[in-house]
Amino acid sequence: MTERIIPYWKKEIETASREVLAEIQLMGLKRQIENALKTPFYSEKFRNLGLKSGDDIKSLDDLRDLPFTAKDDLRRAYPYGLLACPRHDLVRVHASSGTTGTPTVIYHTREDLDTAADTMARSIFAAGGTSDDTLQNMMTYGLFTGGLGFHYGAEKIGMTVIPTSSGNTIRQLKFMKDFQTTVIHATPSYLLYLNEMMENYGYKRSDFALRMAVTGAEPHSEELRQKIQKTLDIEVYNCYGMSELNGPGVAFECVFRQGMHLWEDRYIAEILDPKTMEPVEEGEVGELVVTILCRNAMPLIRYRTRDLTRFIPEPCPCGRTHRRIARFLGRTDDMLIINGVNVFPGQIEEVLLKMKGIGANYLIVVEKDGALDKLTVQTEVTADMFADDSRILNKLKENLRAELSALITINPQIEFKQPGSMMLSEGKAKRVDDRREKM
Ligand code: DLL
Repeated sequence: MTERIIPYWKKEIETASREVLAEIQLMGLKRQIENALKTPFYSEKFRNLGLKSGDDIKSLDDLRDLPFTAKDDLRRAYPYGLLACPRHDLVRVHASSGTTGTPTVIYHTREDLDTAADTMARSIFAAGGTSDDTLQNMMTYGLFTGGLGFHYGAEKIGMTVIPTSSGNTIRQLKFMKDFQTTVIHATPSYLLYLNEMMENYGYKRSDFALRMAVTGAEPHSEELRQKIQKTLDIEVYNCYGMSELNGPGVAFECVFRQGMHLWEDRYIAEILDPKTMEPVEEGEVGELVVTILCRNAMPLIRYRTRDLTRFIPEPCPCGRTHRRIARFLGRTDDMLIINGVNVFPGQIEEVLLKMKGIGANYLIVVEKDGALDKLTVQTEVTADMFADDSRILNKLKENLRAELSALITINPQIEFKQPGSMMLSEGKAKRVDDRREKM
């Protein structure tokens, strides 16, 4: 890679020694326990363990003795069971996306939001966003944190923020051209969609000043990133977050784009074997469990994210000491078990994106076929491939089937769809239709 200037938002904290980070974490943990004891939910849990104050925590190892918190706990504590401050100190409420039934809500004080904006600013800055940039934020504004969570971080840097929110692609493209937008924030699936629509609405790449995109909110493969980078001719940065952890910016890629720095002065991250809940070996894949250190209104101790990743043990060339986590492999509850074989949708996506002639959209359908499971991969093919003779299409189908079965050890059915015929997503993409439960 050519030499680049490494931008730091607050160099002292971003490059602090591991010892200093550990001290900050211990202080933060004590404070969070103190806070948690003020909530109906944790006070009962902790008192049963004999934990009466933050000072009962003597070292970071003590975290290992504390119970986990799960999404269901948040639902049970709805609406205010996790409140650790007076109600009048609250300034905003968010909710987690994609859940049905009782929502998972998160509340924030003024200080909480300021800290979250600072974390976000630090993240965008690390990726090279500056006050010279014009940002079009194509993530939904509202209860979802992707819109507002990113917005305030970008404003803090001094970017010119255009809060277009999601959808209305015609207007997105018009604004991108008229305001010469340089940075966009969107889900990877929407970036693909945007790219297709660009051509459909008669724009040329040279109409735009786009140089970079920040993407996140849904799992996506390195191949997908490469494809977006190539087709849009931009740099794409991965950003991880979740509503329960203040939204986007929990972990973010620096200019080297080799994994996401997880901000360890604001979060304590553990990677655990999801079956035993014991730590995996450094560098092995496991479930990310996070304790939030930077929120007064709503503490979360050892929150089970269900997201599967690994620490990247090697130091990053950018000099930041906050450990990196690798691109997510999926979620523990995303994993499909097909005839006893574990399959991650990301593995299938990886193969699809590598194959020439395959379009941007796909759907993985799993259904019962007698006693067995049947896997069908529906995917669009590119326009030139579709126009070709059927022998070529059949050959492509055979190749795809062979590639997939070599990787996932299951022989899937392949269904090719006309380009543009599959439902395109403007929000989080739905990539799996598991019909087995409904049968
Ligand atoms: O998706 C927050 C966010 C907004 C993150 C914008 C990044 C950018 P939730 O709706 O609560 O919050 O969904 C959180 O999305 O547990 C992951 O499974 C998934 N996810 C988020 N970022 C990534 C990513 C937002 N970069 C859930 N790669 C998480 C893979 C991601 N999965």
